[in-house]
Amino acid sequence: MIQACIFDLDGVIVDTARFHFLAWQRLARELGVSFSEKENERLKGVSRMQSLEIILELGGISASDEQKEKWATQKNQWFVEYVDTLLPKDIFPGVHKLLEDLKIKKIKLALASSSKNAQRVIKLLGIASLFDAVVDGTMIKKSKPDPEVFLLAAQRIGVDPSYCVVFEDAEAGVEAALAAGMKCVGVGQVTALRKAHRVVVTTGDFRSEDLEGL
Ligand code: B16
Ligand code: MG
Repeated sequence: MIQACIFDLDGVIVDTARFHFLAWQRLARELGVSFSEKENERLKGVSRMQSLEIILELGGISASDEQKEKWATQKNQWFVEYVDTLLPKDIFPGVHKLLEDLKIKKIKLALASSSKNAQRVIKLLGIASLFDAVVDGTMIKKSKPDPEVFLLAAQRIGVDPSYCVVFEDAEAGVEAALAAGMKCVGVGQVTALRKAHRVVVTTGDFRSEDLEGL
């Protein structure tokens, strides 16, 4: 019996995954690295610095830690510029209703994102108060596929991992959810989500009644 739903943020609640891609692509262009949507799949759910490492690896570039910090900071500045255009209407269709329906059913709600900007994003969307706990990239040591972010979220809401379901759009996130001993709903169309217990094209396609079939 599911008692809690844990939501990833980027790509599950709002299309900030697009902003991450645009900001990384802008940096990759400056570095002369070819970077498309295909390569971007590897960056989803992983930390900012790990994402930069993947881009540098793609371009065969080595750099000092100081230089890497500068590039990561630059990417984040661009990302935050895009994020600050977000409005409550930018939540993916059906997500607000799903969160409210789950609350009516007394299901605990948590947000578990690798992003250090997660609090900023949910405030802009006007949904911060809907969550019983928010765990973000500032609170964890290991990012997905490590289960830390989900286990911490379960701990904060006081629900055993086996009664939690995670909504995830990234392969690394699905792996993290399964490693945490949780159920997982994959969001998107990529075959990489196949390991999830159920896959929906968008989060809004999931109904609160569907929890019973998991
Ligand atoms: P930031 P999620 C993740 O968020 C993104 O999927 C990933 O692409 C990004 O690199 C990571 O957050 C860190 O984000 O640079 O804002 O700290 O999908 O776990 O909500
Ligand atoms: Mg995501």
